[in-house]
Amino acid sequence: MLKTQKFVASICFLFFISSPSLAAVETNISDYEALMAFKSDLVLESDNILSTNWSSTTHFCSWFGVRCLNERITGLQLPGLALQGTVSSNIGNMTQLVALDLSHNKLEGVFPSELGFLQQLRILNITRNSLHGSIPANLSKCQKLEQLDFSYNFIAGSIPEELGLLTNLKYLST
Ligand SMILES: *[C@@H]1O[C@H](CO)[C@@H](O)[C@H](O)[C@H]1NC(C)=O
Ligand SMILES: *[C@@H]1O[C@H](CO)[C@@H](O)[C@H](O)[C@H]1NC(C)=O
Ligand SMILES: *[C@@H]1O[C@H](CO)[C@@H](O)[C@H](O)[C@H]1NC(C)=O
Ligand SMILES: *[C@@H]1O[C@H](CO)[C@@H](O)[C@H](O)[C@H]1NC(C)=O
Ligand SMILES: CC(=O)N[C@H]1CO[C@H](CO)[C@@H](O)[C@@H]1O
Repeated sequence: MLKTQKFVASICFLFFISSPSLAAVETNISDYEALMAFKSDLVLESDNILSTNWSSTTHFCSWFGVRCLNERITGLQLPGLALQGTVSSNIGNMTQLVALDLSHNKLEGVFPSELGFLQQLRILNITRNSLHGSIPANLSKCQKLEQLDFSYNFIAGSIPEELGLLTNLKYLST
């Protein structure tokens, strides 16, 4: 019985690695998993474009609002899509992310300090949401940041001093 299961499992595995489209999904699974975690923390109406477009039958790099380079996510641009829910801390796993635009949505909760892992991040726009909490001081670790737009949220407190370390910053709006 166990042997049969193992046999079936290895057949499935072989099928998986030999199928080109699935193999493509398998590479850089961490970005894929991070994106799925990001999606699962959103509350999407059934007619939301992400509900239909972000389908596992297509590669995540071809999903609406997702940009990739060499199958790593470099852009997540989802402005004005009526997105509700919270922003997953797994966004910090998309380590090649350059531009993150979640502006003009209905996102709640706090903005994750894991953004500090995003060493390539240049643009962060979360204006016009319902985010609470303070601006994470960890953002000072994103040394390439050029544009930072937090305006029109419920952000508390002042701008962390550490953001003064962002020497490439050209635009800051809180
Ligand atoms: C998802 O959206 C992208 C970008 O608009 C489009 O190119 C792609 O065909 C869509 N895929 C599906 C399955 O609707
Ligand atoms: C990626 O996600 C895992 C699980 O949440 C976490 O333990 C890990 O530290 C993350 N890595 C990076 C680089 O963000
Ligand atoms: C952020 O997005 C809003 C609307 O989606 C736009 O008006 C604003 O210019 C953007 N901010 C930056 C710094 O690009
Ligand atoms: C963010 O800051 C907290 C508190 O200083 C620290 O524990 C955490 O490891 C930092 N995370 C990143 C991504 O830098
Ligand atoms: C985390 C990871 O697996 N990154 C790889 C994604 O794919 C590109 C190109 O195929 C590699 O260069 C990365 O190392």
